Amino acid sequence: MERTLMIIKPDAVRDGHIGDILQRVEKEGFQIRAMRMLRLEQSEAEDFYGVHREKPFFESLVKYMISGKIIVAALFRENAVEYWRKVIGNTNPEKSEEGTIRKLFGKSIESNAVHGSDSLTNGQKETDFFFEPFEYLT
Ligand code: IDP
Ligand code: MG
Repeated sequence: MERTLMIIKPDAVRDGHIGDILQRVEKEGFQIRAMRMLRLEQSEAEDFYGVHREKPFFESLVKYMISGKIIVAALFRENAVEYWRKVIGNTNPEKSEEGTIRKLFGKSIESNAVHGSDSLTNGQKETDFFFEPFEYLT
């Protein structure tokens, strides 16, 4: 089955939305096979968002992502990558459709509550970034 990486980002954790978001994950038919709460080190956040290293928002993004604890989870479902992107909505909460997680809980294009992998390859790569094989439970 296909996998995607979800992150509940620092703003959503601070705002008390872990429960709301996990409830939505389950309601949308995802299996949570691995999950952890952690705080990223700066170097880890820089690695994870490495593709954005040259973007003007990179430094601010890294600062935001290390500003508090996060939840990371490997979500499994048919069509997991594309489906989760649909559930979370546009990167910019203002442009997200009604009912999407970013529309509901995101505060800005940076503090947008959740992450979702953007391709099959990245779904694998990003779950591998956080989880060892033994951490997956079915
Ligand atoms: P995505 O999370 O929807 O895939 P990306 O373009 O991959 O969006 O950007 C990664 C993250 O960087 C976003 O989720 C958001 O937190 C932040 N970000 C993206 N674009 C901007 C921007 O223009 N200004 C500030 N932060 C941004
Ligand atoms: Mg992305």
